[in-house]
Amino acid sequence: MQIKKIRLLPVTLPLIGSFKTSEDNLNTREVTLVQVVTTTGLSGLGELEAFAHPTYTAETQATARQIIQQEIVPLLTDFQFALPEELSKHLAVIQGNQMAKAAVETAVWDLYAQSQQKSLAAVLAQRLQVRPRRQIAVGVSIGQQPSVDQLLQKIKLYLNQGYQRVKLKITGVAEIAMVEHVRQQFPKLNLMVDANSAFTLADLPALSRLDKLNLAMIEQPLATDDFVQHAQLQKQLTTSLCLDENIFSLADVATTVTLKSARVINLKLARVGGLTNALAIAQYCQKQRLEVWCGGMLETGIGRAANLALASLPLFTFPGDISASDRYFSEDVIQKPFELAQGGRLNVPDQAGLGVNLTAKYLGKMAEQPWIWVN
Ligand code: OSB
Ligand code: MG
Repeated sequence: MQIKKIRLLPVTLPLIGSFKTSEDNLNTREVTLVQVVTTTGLSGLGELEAFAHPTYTAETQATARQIIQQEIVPLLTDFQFALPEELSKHLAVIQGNQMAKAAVETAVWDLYAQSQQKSLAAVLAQRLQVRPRRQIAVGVSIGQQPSVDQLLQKIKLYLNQGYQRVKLKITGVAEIAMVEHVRQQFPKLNLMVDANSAFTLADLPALSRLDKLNLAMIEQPLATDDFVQHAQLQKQLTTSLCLDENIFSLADVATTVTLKSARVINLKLARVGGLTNALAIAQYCQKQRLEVWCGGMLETGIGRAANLALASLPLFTFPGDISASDRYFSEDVIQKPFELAQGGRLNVPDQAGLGVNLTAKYLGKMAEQPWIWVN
């Protein structure tokens, strides 16, 4: 395979409700859709997941688009490959910039799976010599709410819809009482919290209160670049810690294992540079008995399809942050938005490649973008 041309379509989708975390407060989701075409006419789609501002990771939409145009495209000139894994290895000469790499790599996995006339889920499963699941249980991640009543209302709404796990965003000590209240109201709920680095070790008393609530896990309590203090904290808590913002590579997961910084990994294919790296990390976690589950980045249908393919691998047992399209957007970019099936489950696309198609509107917008010529 050889890549002939690439085009980029920046899109801004209004979110149905604002998504407030300790790092950001989002009312819209800006992503860039990436189309990659090979010299033989295969075409694939990927989604650039960086946020507009460098609040969650260092990359932004603007920096990642620039890396694609000025660094990734030149590397693809004269580059021949048979498998997406070779592309991933080839792009590894670029330090960091995982989301820029993942956007292009996902499009290549899409067109590669299409060339095999298989769904992406089936192709990934083949790599691990397992069978993909056709449907998976999913959870919902709820941004910080203005009041406990509004939070309880939101939780009830999602539980009525069938979601099997709830993740609450907490932005500091003040919200611990809110989580205690939720636990009182829903004693059996599969409940967890995500602090997006809102705490320090000095908050141990507050974190110990969380420890009494029988939470599935506490995600990213401490600083984004810290492994040592997370290990110290994990030793003092019964509840498992889960790392998100720290994990950019397999080496970061190995650090987590060696230092015992956490017992769980939130795996986002975009944050680790794409599906090839995500597969390696998932396998490593399984070997090391580290729990791993599929996180989310408020993706449009394109990124969501890739997440579903990954999460369909049987080693992902914990319901991930992969909700139905209507939990995020009133209008998605794909023709058949993802709908929650019976029992809080999503169907894994079974058509060739990602298995989703852009709507006429977004196909038209993509067609208006200039080609970047690669070969
Ligand atoms: O920390 O997991 C996170 C969304 C944006 C940025 C960071 C995070 C999240 C989520 C996932 O919680 C939400 C989703 O995609 O459903
Ligand atoms: Mg998180």
